[in-house]
Amino acid sequence: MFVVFLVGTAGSGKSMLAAALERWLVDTEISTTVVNLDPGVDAPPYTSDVDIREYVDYGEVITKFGLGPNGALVASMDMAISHLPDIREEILERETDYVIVDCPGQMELFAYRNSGPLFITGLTGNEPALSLYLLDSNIVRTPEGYLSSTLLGLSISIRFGLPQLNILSKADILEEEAIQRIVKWSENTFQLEDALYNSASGLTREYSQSILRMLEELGGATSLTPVSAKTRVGLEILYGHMQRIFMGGDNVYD
Ligand SMILES: Nc1nc2c(ncn2[C@@H]2O[C@H](COP(=O)(O)OP(=O)(O)O)[C@@H](O)[C@H]2O)c(=O)[nH]1
Ligand SMILES: [Mg+2]
Repeated sequence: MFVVFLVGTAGSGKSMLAAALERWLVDTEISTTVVNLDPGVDAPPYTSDVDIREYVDYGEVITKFGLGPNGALVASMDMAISHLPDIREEILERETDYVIVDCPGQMELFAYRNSGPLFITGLTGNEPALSLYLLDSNIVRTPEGYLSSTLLGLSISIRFGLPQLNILSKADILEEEAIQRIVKWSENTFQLEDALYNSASGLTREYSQSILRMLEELGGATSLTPVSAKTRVGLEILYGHMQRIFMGGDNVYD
């Protein structure tokens, strides 16, 4: 059983990618479980096999405790922790090859609270796991957007402690030329430095220098796979990358 967590900022395309990936895996005859971890979602674009909404009632948390949407999300996730063994049991019972975990819309409320890492360890146990970090094409089309999203991804990988693949989500909204430009930024910090030099303002330019050196030392840790949940472009390549991580142990970025 391989466990895949989908993480990214609100609206970056996690739920749509969960749906597209599930369809692709099932079409490829790989059995798959989809887990919805967002207590506040109305109608995810897939039929969830395991669902946190079965364990906590977000609407009730709002009315009962008089909380706003974010507070209620935090409280719901905290309450769900006590059900982690049941949720894991449900997942294990299905005995599928892949488990796709669609994380809550507001990543920051999940990732930077204690509940985030508890969910990661509670759901995976000793199974091999990785995270897919989505960088939204709408945001990373500019060099500043790319740099800030990449740094957030590094922060998430520190927080979760899982091997992580960076995904350029919604790639269908970009021209091929723009996709190539962004992928080059991920492969070669000098290209990114050039782009930042031409567009960033004073302070960002100053920060960028030392940040870029750090990214360079990290090497392939920031490499990027363009994917579209809409057209399914890139799913096969993404699957290859995931398999390599699951089969190949630690050396994930070769
Ligand atoms: N063009 C395009 N739009 C997408 C794609 N994936 C998601 N979206 C759009 O982005 C919005 C947010 O996607 P969603 O999966 O709900 O994001 P989440 O908050 O990260 O789960 C959706 O309403 C879609 O319209 C994609 O591959 N291509
Ligand atoms: Mg979602």
